[in-house]
Amino acid sequence: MAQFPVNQTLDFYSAAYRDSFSRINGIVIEGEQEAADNFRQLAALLPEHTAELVRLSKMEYRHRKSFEACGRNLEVIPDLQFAEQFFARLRQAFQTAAASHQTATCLLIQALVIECFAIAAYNNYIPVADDFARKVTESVVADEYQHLNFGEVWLKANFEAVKDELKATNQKVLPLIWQMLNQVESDANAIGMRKPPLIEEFLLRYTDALSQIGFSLREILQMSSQGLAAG
Ligand code: PL3
Ligand code: FE2
Ligand code: FE2
Ligand code: FE2
Repeated sequence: MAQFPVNQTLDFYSAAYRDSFSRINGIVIEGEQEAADNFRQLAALLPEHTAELVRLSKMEYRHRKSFEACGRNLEVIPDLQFAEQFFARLRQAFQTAAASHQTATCLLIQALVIECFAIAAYNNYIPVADDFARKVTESVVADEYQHLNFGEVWLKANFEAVKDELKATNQKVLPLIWQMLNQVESDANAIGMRKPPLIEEFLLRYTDALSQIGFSLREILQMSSQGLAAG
């Protein structure tokens, strides 16, 4: 993964790079903030895991701070307004589920879909990042595997009870991820990232997670192609 050739010279201080980076940086800052909020809400939904989920929430808030430093380092002002729009429908889906105590849906959205999206994005960003951001992103992505793992463990333990809910949520949420990827593609290209290897890594991480929690190969193929169909 992420072994595509980087045959483009990046000027981290050019106007074009910094313009695209203002939106990408806004997205990761907002994404980390929403992850912090989502784990806080999960802490309330899962009393037996409150301490662990509060710990994960605090990690996400530190990620936000780390990515803010990446923007400052390039003297870029993150476009947080764009980022809020970017996440609006995904956030709405999480909020609706949390309000009706659909814990499995909340975990699928945050711990599986969003974390796999983050892992794929960060691993594809690392080889093209400036030195400062590369070190930051390497340390952030190491944490994201823990967040994915929390979701895998809980959903696996509750698999039979939540299976149908997960399929329905997948069908609603995966198309949103595809639309988000399309929306950010040109800015990602401008900072040296490419969509095909990012999609490949997202699908690898996500289908691996679905397999770990108990879905059959047929179900995994059905679920992952639902997103693609809407792309
Ligand atoms: C999980 O802890 C946080 C979720 C953040 C979501 C990030 C999605 C990023 C998609 C934009 C692609 C460019 C990535 C650039 C990395 C700095
Ligand atoms: Fe994070
Ligand atoms: Fe995370
Ligand atoms: Fe795992």
